[in-house]
Amino acid sequence: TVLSALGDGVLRLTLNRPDKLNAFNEEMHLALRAGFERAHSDDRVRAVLLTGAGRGFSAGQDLGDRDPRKGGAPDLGHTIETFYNPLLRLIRGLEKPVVCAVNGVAAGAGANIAFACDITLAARSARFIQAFAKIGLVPDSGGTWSLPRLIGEARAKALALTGEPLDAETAANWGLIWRVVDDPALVDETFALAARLAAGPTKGLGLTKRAIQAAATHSLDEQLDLERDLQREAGLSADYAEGVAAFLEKRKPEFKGR
Ligand code: LHQ
Repeated sequence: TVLSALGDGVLRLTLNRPDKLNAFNEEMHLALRAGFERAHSDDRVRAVLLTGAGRGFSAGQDLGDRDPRKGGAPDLGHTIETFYNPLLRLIRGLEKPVVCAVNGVAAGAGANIAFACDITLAARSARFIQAFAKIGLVPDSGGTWSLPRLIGEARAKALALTGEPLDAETAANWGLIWRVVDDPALVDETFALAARLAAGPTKGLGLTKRAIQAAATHSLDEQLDLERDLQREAGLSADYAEGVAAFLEKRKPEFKGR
């Protein structure tokens, strides 16, 4: 249900239930989680690229798997606690860049998982849908946290309360995602970006990710202290030594991610 391939330092994870628009069932959750756990523990992985197979990125939860007509109302809190929240924490907690290539429709949790990644690009034909509103649910996968932060409360509420689709161009103009790419170029462009990041000083990039995320809950004073501490750590890295040496020697740096 998830294809996994490591090349050029990039772990490419492809959601692979195309006949269901890559809707999440338990098996796909476990496979994706295993991919991100590998990204944590395997030093050869310097960046992750998340995308979907077929014409969709992900239609969110597989509703056939959580159908109240079968065996009574399911405990969705348990589903969130067991599957979605750990996935979100893994993506946000991974101190390596996570690039997301939204190749088609991203609905429900599928949209909010895309917004949780560090750099999200979308095919021009992609759409984002807070589909929760259509079935009586609340945005999850961090959506109620990320949407107001990324686009402000007015737009966040309108998207979440109406469930209206948002086209990729508008998503980029609003700052929900980084960039729109013509459909045929999406795979190559996102892989090139992920590979460029993977060849970079990924220790420092990971610390940068941590710092920017911490700002959401910090005062300026707390953030200045954090920047001091992280800069101290970054300054001790082999990549910083290499970066400065390469600059002064007017050559290309060779970063190791340490
Ligand atoms: C699907 C799905 C799907 C199953 C398309 N499930 N089969 C967390 C915790 C626990 C429970 C609840 O939820 C959550 C978080 C969530 O993510 S809630 C939101 C769940 N997602 C949705 O409500 C979206 C439902 N899907 C749609 O509205 C449409 O499929 C979209 C707008 C995504 C795409 O529309 P189309 O391009 O017209 O494609 P389609 O509807 O024809 O879908 C293609 C196939 O995929 C179709 O199967 P079929 O056998 O008829 O070809 C769909 O039934 C299936 N599919 N989404 N979530």
